[in-house]
Amino acid sequence: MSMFCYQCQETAMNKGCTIRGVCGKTPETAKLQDLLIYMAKGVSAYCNILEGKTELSGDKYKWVINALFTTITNSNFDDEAIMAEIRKGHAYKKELGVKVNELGITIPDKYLQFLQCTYHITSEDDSIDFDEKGISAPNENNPLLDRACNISSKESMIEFGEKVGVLRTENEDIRSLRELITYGLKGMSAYVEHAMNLGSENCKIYSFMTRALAELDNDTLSVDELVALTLETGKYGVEAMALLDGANTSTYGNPEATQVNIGVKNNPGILISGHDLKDLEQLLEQTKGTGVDVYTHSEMLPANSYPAFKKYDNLAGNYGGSWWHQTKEFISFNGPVLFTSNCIVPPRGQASEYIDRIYTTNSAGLTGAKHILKDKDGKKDFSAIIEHAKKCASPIEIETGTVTGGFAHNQILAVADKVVEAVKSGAIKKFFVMGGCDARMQDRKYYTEFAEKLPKDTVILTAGCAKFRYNKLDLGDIGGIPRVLDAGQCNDSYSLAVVAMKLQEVFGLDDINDLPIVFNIGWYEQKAVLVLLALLHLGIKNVHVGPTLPAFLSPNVTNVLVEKFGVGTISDVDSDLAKFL
Ligand code: SF4
Ligand code: SF3
Repeated sequence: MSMFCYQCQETAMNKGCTIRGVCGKTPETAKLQDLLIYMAKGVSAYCNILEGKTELSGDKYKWVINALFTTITNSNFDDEAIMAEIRKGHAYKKELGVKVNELGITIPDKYLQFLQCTYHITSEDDSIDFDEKGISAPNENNPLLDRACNISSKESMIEFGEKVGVLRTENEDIRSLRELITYGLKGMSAYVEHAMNLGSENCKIYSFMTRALAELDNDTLSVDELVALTLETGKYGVEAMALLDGANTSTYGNPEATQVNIGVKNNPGILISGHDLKDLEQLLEQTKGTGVDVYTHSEMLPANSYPAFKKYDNLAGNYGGSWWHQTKEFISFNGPVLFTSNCIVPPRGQASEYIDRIYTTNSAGLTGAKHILKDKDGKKDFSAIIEHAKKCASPIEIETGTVTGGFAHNQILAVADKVVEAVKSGAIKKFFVMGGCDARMQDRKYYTEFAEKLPKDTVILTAGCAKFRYNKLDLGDIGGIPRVLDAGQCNDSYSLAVVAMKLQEVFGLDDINDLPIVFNIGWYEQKAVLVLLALLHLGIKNVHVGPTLPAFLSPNVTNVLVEKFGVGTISDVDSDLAKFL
C-alpha cells in the first residue's frame, strides 16, 4: 500500500485510495498531508496547554485552520506549498514547546505522544534531558519517536508522514470516529477561514477546533467520549456556518432572487472558482474599467445574487457546471482561472494545455500554477491575472440562458407567507433538501432523475455544487415560488436549517422532524461531512446521504448513526420516491 486516504466519496472501491488518489493526489502528497495534520494536532495540543496561561498570538490558530483547509479534497496538490506549511507548524511547535518549559508546565500524559516527538525530532541536542523537561523519555515501542524522523528533506517528511496516517489507529471504530471528527474539522476550517478573510472571527470556535484536534490521538478517550466530541463538532459547525453567513451578508448584503447569465460576452474573461467572496470582491474591483470580464465558476455561482456584486458591470455571469467538468470547460474558457479554494482537478493530457492559465490563492495549490499571496492588510494584487486575461481570446459559449439563484434564508423568509399558504392549501406537499456536493461518478445521475421525477407539488431546497445536477432543468414553479430554491454555496446549507426552524415555528411544531421535509443529500468532500454533523446537532433525523455512505464509517459507527439519528443512504429513484412520499 503506497498511501491510505478514504476521506471523500470517490475513494477507490468505496474503501480507500491505496495506490494513488482518484482525485489525482499522489502518494507523496497524501503522506505530506498526513504529516501536516499531525503537525496541526501537535500545535493544537500546545495551544490547549497554554490557553489561559499565557498570551497566545492568533497566528497559531490561523495556521491550524489553514493546515486543515489545505488537506480538504481537491484543495492543494502542491508538495512545496504543503512542505512549507509543515515547516511553519514545526517551528510553532518548537516555539510553543519552549514556552511550556519556560512556564514550568507539566505536559498532560494524553499529549505526550505529540510533544515527546517534537522534542525528539527538533532537538539539535542529542543529550536532551527529557526528565528534566518534565517529559517522559522517548519510548522504543512508539514508532513516532524514531530519531530518524525529521523534516530536513522531502523524503524524511514523507517517511514520517507514513507513520502518522489514518491507519495508525488500529481499532476501526476509534479510527472511524477520529476521522469523522477530523473531516468535520476540515469542513469547519473552510468556513471559518472564509469568515476570517472578511474580518469575522470567533475565538470560541478556534479553541474548540484545537481542543478537538489535540484529542484525536488521545488513546485514553473512550468511544462514548469520541461520540460526544463528534456531536460537539456538529454544534460548532452550526456556529461556524452562522459566523460565515453573518460575515457574508453583513459585507455584501442578503442574496436576492436573481437570474444569472450562463452565456458569454465578447470581452476576454477571468474565471473565479472556489468559495471565497473577499477574493471575488478584490478581483471585481481591480478589473473595473480594464475591458476584462469576470465569470464565476461552480461554487462561486451564488455570488451573482449578492447585492454588492450585482453592482459590477464586469461580473458577466457564470461559466460551466460543477467542479469536475473543469478539464473540458477551462479549455473553452480561453482565459485565466483563479482558484480561491477547492475543487481543483489536476489537469492531465489535453487539459495540461491550460496549466499556465491557473492561479491559486489561500489554501488552494497546484504544482505549475501561480500562487497569489495577500499582503499584511489582506490585500491581493491580481494585476498579473488581469494582464494575462487581456492577451487571451474571449470565452467560447457553451450554453445560453439563465439559472435562478439567491434563495438564502432572507429571500425565502421574505416569501414565507406565500410558502406557508401553499403548504396549507396543499399546493406544496413536501420539501426535499437536496444540497451538498456533486462529483463525477455515474451513479450521481440519480440526483438528476430524482429531481425530474419529483411530483409537481414538491419543492427542492438546495445549496452547494449538488445543484448542478438539476438547476438547469425546467422544473417550473408553484404559484410563483420556483421549484428549485438555491440557497447558495455548501456553507449556505445553514440557510436551509434556518428556513426549517422558521417553518417549525410558523407551524407551531414541537419537533422539527414533523415538518414535511425530506433530507436527501449528496456528499463528496469534508465540508459536507460538517453539514451532516451540523444537521444531527440540530436534531434533524432521517438524513439520507448518498450516493454511498462514507467509507470511513465503520459498521458499528454506522449503526449508531442509523439507530440514534435514522441516517440512511439511497437506493434507486423509484423506490426512494415511493418511500419518501
Ligand atoms: Fe482518494 Fe478522496 Fe482521498 Fe483523493 S481525497 S485520495 S479521491 S479518498
Ligand atoms: Fe462542491 Fe467541491 Fe462540495 Fe462546496 S466545490 S460543495 S464539492
